[in-house]
Amino acid sequence: MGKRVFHGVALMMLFSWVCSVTASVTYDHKAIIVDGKRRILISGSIHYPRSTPQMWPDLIQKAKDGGLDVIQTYVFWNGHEPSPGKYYFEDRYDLVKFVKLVQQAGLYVHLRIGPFVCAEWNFGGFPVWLKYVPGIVFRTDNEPFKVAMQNFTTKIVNLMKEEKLFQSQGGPIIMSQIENEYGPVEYEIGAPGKAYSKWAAQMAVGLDTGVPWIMCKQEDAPDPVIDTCNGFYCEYYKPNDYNKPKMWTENWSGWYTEFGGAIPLRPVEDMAFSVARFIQNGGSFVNYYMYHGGTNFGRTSSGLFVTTSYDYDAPLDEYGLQNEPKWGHLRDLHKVIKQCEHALVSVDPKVTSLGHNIEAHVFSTFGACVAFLANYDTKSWARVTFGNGQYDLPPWSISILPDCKTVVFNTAKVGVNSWLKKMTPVYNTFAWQSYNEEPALSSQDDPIATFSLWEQVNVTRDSSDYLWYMTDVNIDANEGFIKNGKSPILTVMSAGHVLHVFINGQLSGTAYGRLENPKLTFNDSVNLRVGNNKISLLSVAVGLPNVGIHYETWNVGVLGPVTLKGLNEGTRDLSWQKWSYKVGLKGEALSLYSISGSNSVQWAQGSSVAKKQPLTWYKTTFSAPAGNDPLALDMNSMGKGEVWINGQSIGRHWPAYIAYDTCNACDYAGYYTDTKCRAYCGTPSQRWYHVPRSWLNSESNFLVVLEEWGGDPNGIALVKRT
Ligand SMILES: *[C@@H]1O[C@H](CO)[C@@H](O)[C@H](O)[C@H]1NC(C)=O
Ligand SMILES: *[C@@H]1O[C@H](CO)[C@@H](O)[C@H](O)[C@H]1NC(C)=O
Ligand SMILES: *[C@@H]1O[C@H](CO)[C@@H](O)[C@H](O)[C@H]1NC(C)=O
Ligand SMILES: CC(=O)N[C@H]1CO[C@H](CO)[C@@H](O)[C@@H]1O
Repeated sequence: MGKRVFHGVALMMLFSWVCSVTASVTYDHKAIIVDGKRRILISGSIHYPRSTPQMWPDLIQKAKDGGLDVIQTYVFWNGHEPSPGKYYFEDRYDLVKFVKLVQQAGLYVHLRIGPFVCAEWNFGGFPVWLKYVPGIVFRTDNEPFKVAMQNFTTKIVNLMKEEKLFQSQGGPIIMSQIENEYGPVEYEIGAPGKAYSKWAAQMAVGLDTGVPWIMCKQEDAPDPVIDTCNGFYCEYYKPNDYNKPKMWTENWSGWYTEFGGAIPLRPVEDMAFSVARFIQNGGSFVNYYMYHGGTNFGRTSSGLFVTTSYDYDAPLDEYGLQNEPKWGHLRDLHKVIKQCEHALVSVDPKVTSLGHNIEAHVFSTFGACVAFLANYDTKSWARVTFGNGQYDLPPWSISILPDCKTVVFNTAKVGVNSWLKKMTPVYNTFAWQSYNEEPALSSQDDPIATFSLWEQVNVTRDSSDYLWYMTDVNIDANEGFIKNGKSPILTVMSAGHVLHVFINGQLSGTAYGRLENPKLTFNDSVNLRVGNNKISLLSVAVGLPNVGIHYETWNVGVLGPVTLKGLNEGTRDLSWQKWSYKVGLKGEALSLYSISGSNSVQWAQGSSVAKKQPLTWYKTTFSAPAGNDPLALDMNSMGKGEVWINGQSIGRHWPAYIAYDTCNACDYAGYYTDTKCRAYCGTPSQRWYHVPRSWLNSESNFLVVLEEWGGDPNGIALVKRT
């Protein structure tokens, strides 16, 4: 073994002498090899469209200061190709700029092209138009899909090549990823899945980037593609070939928040423990998913109720501030791992049991010796004898001894103080104006009408969250309920996600689903009058699904049945009568969120400003507060809708959705799951909405709020995060 290593070193020296200009990335059993050197690489996910280009340099610097070597990002197809063949790489989607900034900071990039990304991102990153390509079936051995996937993947690889961004060209990209967590899908669909993943791997390798490709959660990833692990823990993961390194591409630093859910938090003691445990078992690449989660601006968050905030309890918070003690404790861990790098990449660990639930992992090579002492017990401390010393280990913790003698770090002993973060109001006296939008009503000349209920995205193509389903109901003067006062019951079955029912222009009620079950049923008595009644159902999508088998076939909207109960005839089925459709709200069509658009309607002012009214648009202007503290809007007094600043959407608000979970005291010890440590039960899942500094002018910033179901704008405040 010693001899082989020596040989290898001599060969590598020769190699780097001969090819000192041509960089290279390869791998072996131990690690990724960059420029002839095996590396322990600490990586963190930062998704470029989830922050602004103005925030990128600071986020990347803080990642570097936190001990990261690599920034990992997905590539967001639907952001880059909004319509077929029309590409967009500007502003938050300026991928080249992002990669170059990482390079300038001296870090590497792991580019996860996918192009399926999941990521709690609208439609998993796929453009919605793709769903309507004839004959398409997503993520399987399907020709139209493969053509489109290859086209986009090639586009991105060529763009990176043109800019010389692969490490083989002197750039920062040391690895790419094709597909994403496909293993479970393949398992489920069998042969066509297997053919597809093989094709995807070959297609990717054929693009000749000069750097390795990985496939995560894909145990049969064909050579030379490396299969990698995603999860809260990955210590027992074994790649499918001895000559591939053990890599952890998604180590969940926390979890996302859903509207209606509480905030998941992951204790840093457990995070540090899971990383140390992975490294002591021979792992050489760890990625924090997320290192900075950021914000789902606009309508980019995925269906199934993912909040606008994608904070993820990551080491850097949504606003780009350190989340302490998480950031600092992990920085300290990275420092000691780096101190041990030489031994860690040189040999496999020798594992010895030091008692029940206690182990030593020792990496010993050429005079260097590194030890990890682990106590897996979730309750008790352990006193262990190792070498000539005695060591006390807290429950569920690992001590790292870079010289096999002195403990430099223990995962459960946090030497960093937490930061108390405050949201301090800056203004709460906006001069609001309001515009009340009339609910859409069916009419003879509606352009889209049919005798059935249509799936929502089929009609909207996701150009808006909103689709009106409109129909007429005739009530005879002889109906019994007119006399006995027992109003009929309207029942509407919808595939999701939110439904506002308007009867003759009045909001009659609202129903909504939740993450586990986006379907909803509206089932309530309605006020109908003799003669013609206008039923207008406003169906609202909260993003499109990002996960699941054949998830592209999942439906949104009112699919029926729609029935009216309590009439003389009994129950009237409205599902097959004439329905007309209207895509989007009137205010969207008029661009009320822009200054020019807003001038097209009359706004109420002063005491006549609407309060607690559905379908209301509010506007105001404000000056940017001095300083650099991050800003947010406190939307606590509002219901649900969307907010724009200077014409750009900061995302959907839904503070009226109160976290229904149970929150328990959180013990860091023991296996973490995303439901283990939830906080802020009984409060809005998301109260504060990030306002990027760079979107503001010094004065006259134009703020527009669309409120769907009623709120009081006088409660809205601009706050700074300190
Ligand atoms: C790939 O995209 C380009 C647009 O950039 C288009 O012209 C071409 O037809 C596409 N090729 C395939 C095979 O879809
Ligand atoms: C989708 O829309 C088309 C018309 O554009 C219609 O023929 C079809 O039935 C719709 N499909 C569904 C599932 O709603
Ligand atoms: C609607 O509510 C009534 C009671 O008001 C109940 O009997 C019925 O089962 C409900 N229907 C659905 C579909 O939930
Ligand atoms: C996206 C994904 O794979 N999520 C999984 C992460 O791990 C948890 C718990 O191990 C699973 O419940 C999720 O499905």
